[in-house]
This record gives sequence, C-alpha cells and structure tokens, in this order.
Amino acid sequence: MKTRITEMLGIEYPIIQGGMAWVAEHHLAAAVSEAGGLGLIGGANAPGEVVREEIRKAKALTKKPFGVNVMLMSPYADDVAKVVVEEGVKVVTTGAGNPAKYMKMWKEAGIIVIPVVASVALAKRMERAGADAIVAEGCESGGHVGESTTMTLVPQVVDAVDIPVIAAGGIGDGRGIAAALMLGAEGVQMGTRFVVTKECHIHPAYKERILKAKDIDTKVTGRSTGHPVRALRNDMTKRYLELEQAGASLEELEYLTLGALRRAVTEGDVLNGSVMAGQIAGMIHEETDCRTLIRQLIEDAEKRMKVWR
Ligand code: TUI
Repeated sequence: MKTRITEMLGIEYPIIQGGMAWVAEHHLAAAVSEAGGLGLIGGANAPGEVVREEIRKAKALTKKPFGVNVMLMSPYADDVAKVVVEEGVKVVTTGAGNPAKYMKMWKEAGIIVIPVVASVALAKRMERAGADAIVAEGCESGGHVGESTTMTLVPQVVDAVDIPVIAAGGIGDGRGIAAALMLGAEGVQMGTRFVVTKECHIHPAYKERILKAKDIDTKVTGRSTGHPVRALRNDMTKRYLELEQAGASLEELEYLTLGALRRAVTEGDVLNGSVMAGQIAGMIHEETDCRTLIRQLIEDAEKRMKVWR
C-alpha cells in the first residue's frame, strides 16, 4: 500500500496515530512507529520541557521516524514549536488552529509539516504556506471538532490541494481505510482506535468506557463557546449541555472542563472527566497490541479493495 504519504514519511503503511492530548505519550508513539505506521507524541498543553522529555524517551524506544502534534491552543505552543526543532523531530502535525507563524522555522529545519484542518479554506492556506501534506479531519473524530463530516470534507480537500491528503475522523477498521482511499486520501489518521491498545498507558477505566460505548454514545459540548469538543457522554457532558442551553457564562463552562481530560486519562474519572473519543468508539470491542492491530487493519483494507477491483 504505497502512497505519497508512505514515501514522504519513510513508513511501511499509510497509517498515522492521532496526537491525542494526554493520551499520545512516548510508549504509544514508539509502538506505532515500530509497527510500521507513524506514531505521534501529543504536545497537548504541556510545557516545552515536558514534551522534550517525551521526545527523548521515544527516541530511546525506536529508531524509526515519529512525530509531535503541536496543539495550537496551548499556552506553551511557542515553546513546543521550538523544542521540536531543537530535538530534530522529523514530522510535526498541528491541531486546533492555524500554524502559519511557525511554518518558516519548521521548513528551514527540514521538518515535514502536516497541519490538521477541518475546512477547505484552511487546507488551501496551509498548502500556500508550505505544508507538505494535510490531515482533513471530519467531525466524527474525538476532541476538538469542525463542522464537516469526513465523507464530505476529504474529497473537497483532495480537489482543492495538490499535496497529499490524510483522512481522519470516523476511521476505525479496514473498511474505513479502504473508504478513505476511495475518497482520494493517501493515508489515514486514527486516534480513538489506538487508545484501546496495550501500548497506550492510560487509566484502564478510560479504555473500558470506549469498549462499552455504543454508536450514539458521544456528545459535542461547547458549540456555543466556539470550541466544540466530542467526548463520551457522562455526568460532565450532561451538566455542560444543560448549562450551555441555559445560557451559562463562558467562565462557568470552562470551570466544568478545566483539567477534565487529564482527570479522565490519568485518574480514571470517567464520570466527571472528559472522555474524548470519536464516533467509532462503538466499533471497538477488544484491546490489541499496535503491531497486531496495524497488520489486521492493512490486511482487511487490502481484502476489501480487491473485491472492488
Ligand atoms: O485539534 C484537534 N483535536 C483536539 S485538540 C484537543 S485539546 C483541547 N482540549 C480541550 C478543549 C479544546 C482542545 C483535543 N482534540 N483536531 C484538529 C482540528 N483542528 N480539528 C479542528 C481544528 C481546527 C479548528 C479551527 C483548526 C483550525 C481552526 O481554525 C483556525 C483558523 O484560523 O481558521
């Protein structure tokens, strides 16, 4: 399954692991890269030095390329943007904003830059700014979401840019990978599916919630604040949506989510924490190791594509 993405990144399979905040740390990133995909460390809202340590720990676990996701809403985004250059990181993805101000620095350092976008407009702007590829992320994904679905966004981004496009949002198995390639994508980014893997070192209660989730178990909070976030429904999303409907202030709403993701991921507070996950949570039924998962994904995608040839 060779595409411009596998060639550009020097990886075996066109599968990228999402740079999930608080979840995507060095064990997961190294395991995905070792298994032939591209692993990512999630910069989240961690200080630059914390991200530097994560990068060094990943380097100790794999000689294969891996990347770092720079979360642009983080107060430390400027620091993390410099750390990836200093540490010689090969690939950077970005999320939740426009990375234009870092592009020159990253390109001069020889970094492959892949912004995650949720609209055609930002995809075009990023191509003009020198991006090497684009992740087009539909709103089926977990975490911070845009408006368009993957089915509608991916082909429109593919038509709008010449650089390769990676599809994200709602992809959880070989069928999803095959479908993404049919839409014109040359790779996929998967987040939620990699949360339920042996090498993902988070609180087991978080994984249990994903394993128990059904198709309609995610909710999007924060549409009114301009920061919509998809997570599994629980006491937190219920209270948030009630307050949001009642016209609560931004302060009240932010108080509810402050540190909520960290609480769910590290402490296993899946009732009042934010259990960010995508709509494919309902199709995850077992925990696997990354190598077995990636092999199954590729075998299944190839089998399904042969049927159509
Ligand atoms: O970034 C993500 N997903 C994320 S970031 C995150 S951490 C967080 N935690 C709590 C609240 C908010 C964030 C959890 N999940 N995906 C990539 C993505 N980027 N999706 C949508 C966007 C996006 C949205 C608006 C990118 C740019 C944008 O506007 C920028 C502009 O200037 O047009």
